[in-house]
Order: sequence, then C-alpha cells, then structure tokens
Amino acid sequence: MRQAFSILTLCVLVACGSGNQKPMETPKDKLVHQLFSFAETGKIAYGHQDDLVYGHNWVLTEWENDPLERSDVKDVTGKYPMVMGFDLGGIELGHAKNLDGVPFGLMRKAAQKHVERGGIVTFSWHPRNPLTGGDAWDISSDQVVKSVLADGEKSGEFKLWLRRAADFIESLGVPVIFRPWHENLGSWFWWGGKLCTAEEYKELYRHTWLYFTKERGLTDILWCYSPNGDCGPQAYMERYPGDEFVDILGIDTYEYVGHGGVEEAGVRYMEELRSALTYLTAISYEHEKLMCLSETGLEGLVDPQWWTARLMPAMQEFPISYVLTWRNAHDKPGHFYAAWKGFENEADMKAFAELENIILLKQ
Ligand code: BMA
Repeated sequence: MRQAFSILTLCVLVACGSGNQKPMETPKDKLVHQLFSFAETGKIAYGHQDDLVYGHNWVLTEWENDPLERSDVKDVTGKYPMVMGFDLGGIELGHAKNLDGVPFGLMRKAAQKHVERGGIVTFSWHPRNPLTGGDAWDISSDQVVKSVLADGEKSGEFKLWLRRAADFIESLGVPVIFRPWHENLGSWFWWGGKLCTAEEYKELYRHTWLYFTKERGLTDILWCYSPNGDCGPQAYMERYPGDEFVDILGIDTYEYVGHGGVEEAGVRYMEELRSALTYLTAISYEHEKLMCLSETGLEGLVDPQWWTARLMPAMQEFPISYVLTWRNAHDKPGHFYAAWKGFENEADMKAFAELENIILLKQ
C-alpha cells in the first residue's frame, strides 16, 4: 500500500492547492482532508449507525434537554464513534420521525452535537416507494425510477421529496457525507439493479446531486456512492454516476451466517471483503477518490472475536477512511452490530477500539 499512500498524498496536495495562493478551505475541503489524512497514515475511523439516539436496550425519549452522552460504543470502549450514521427515511413525507422512530429534531441535535465534539456525520436514506406508496423495499414495479425522472408521472412529487431531504440537511449547518441510492446493485430497493436501467440509475443519482448542489447551493456535502460490495468492479462502474457527482467510493458488505455456521461465514466474509476492497482500492486510485466501508457488520455479533479476527484483518491493508457498523435496534433484541455493556463480545470490541490505527472520538 506504500505506493497507494503516496498517491493519496498527491490527492491531498492537489485538493489543498499547491500554488502560491492558498485557496480558502471550505468545511467540505476540511472534511475531505481529514478523511484523506486517515487513509494516508494507515488509520481507519470507526462509525456506528444511530449511536447517540438509542442503543441495544435504551432509547432517548425526553431528548430536548438531554446532553446526548449515552452511547453503546462509549459504554464499551470509553469513546464515541468517530463517525455517526443517521437515516433520513420518512423525511420525504414530512414525517416527524424516521422509519426507525427517531425524531428528526433529535437527529439534527445529535448530528450537530457530534460535529461540535469533533466527529463526522453520514446520512443514508431509505425513502418510500413514490409510485406504489410502499416502503423502500417495495420492488413490485420496475417503473419507479423512471417515474421520478424528467416528465415521469411522479417527478413533481419527487421534487418535493428531494426538497424535504435538502431542507433537513441544510438545517444542520454542518458538512455531511450523504450516500443516497445505496446497495443499488442488488434488487431489494426500488432503485436496485433489476428495477431500473443503468442510465436511469445514474440519472437518479445525478438528478439528486444537481438539485442539492445547483438548485439549492448545498456544497458542504460529500457524496458517497455505495453499492453492495459483492457486485464486482464491472458492475460497480456500470452504474457509477461519474467523478463530478461522487466524492467517496463506498461499499456495503455484511457477514451472514448460513448453514455452514459461524466459522464458515467468517471465512467467506473475509474473502468477500478483501476482494471488494481490492477492486475498490484500484478504482479509488484511478479516479482519485476517497474510499470507505460504508456499511458492514455481523448481526447479533455471534462471533466473540469478530472485530479483531474478522473485520480488522480483512480491512486493515486497504486505505479506507472509515468503516461503519449498522445500528443497535432497541426494539429488535437480536438486531445489533456493535457490542453493548454486558454483552460477551464486549472485550473484543474494546480491543479493536484500542488498536493504534483505529480512530474513535476522544472525550
Ligand atoms: C435495515 C434494518 C431495518 C431498518 C433499516 C433502516 O438494515 O436495520 O430495521 O429499518 O435498515 O434503518
């Protein structure tokens, strides 16, 4: 990876501007440089979805005056995750809470608080199906993407959806990583591989980017393209919106335990992750982009050494700027992806967090 890091150094210099006149660094530039500096020094920031707003066995209800100091990750490691993920699903309909019951007011407060503490925030979005009225997972029609694009029957309504999402992000007043239309090479969301053509997908992403960036002037957003990682480089690029529209290349890759048991699942996960990060690294050098492991995890952490024996060895050689594990649901007992106080995997997650090249947020 040595050669890799020198290329990244070059990217940082280019982004900083190496001429005599130093251009003003925007909040987005600062975030880009921070993420590059992680990768460049062989470090990886750790992130967790919804970490400040609920955990495995707790949920914030009276949040208006709460200092937002509770975190499953902090309970286990003594530190907050460096990156916090949140999901906008539900904002498109003007709902007060997202699809997992998180009030948008709380989400805003948590995101702002986290950035104030020195952390980084990222937003995913599971919007409902604009054509059928179902949820993001409603794949009953392959006309949905088409219907929201120019002249489509839902294009007007969809504009309102984009407006609501943009209003929320604008209201934060902090730079964010936004990764809409994720896991687009599988076919479980209405924007998935079999549900639209490559051109329609790219148009959807660009349309979103154009609205936020050009119509709304929201320039402190780092745009992340994050397909499911098992797709291979060709498919990854087939639906890539283009360098102008993307700042970070991500992949979502999970470990799934099948009939072969935990051991076999762990080996398969490491192979899949390494192979995905190998092609992602090559693409990121070629396109001079940051890269991240935008979502990963093992549901219920049924492997007591998942962090140090699976995740870490599989990702440590790659210049990824951050890794984010998915949420610890408070209302689905087995649905968690970070350890919590009292769980048997706790010691291993703590050991992972204490590794020299893993970055959490110092108190
Ligand atoms: C999925 C699950 C769901 C959740 C959704 C959006 O992976 O965690 O329970 O509603 O993400 O956060």
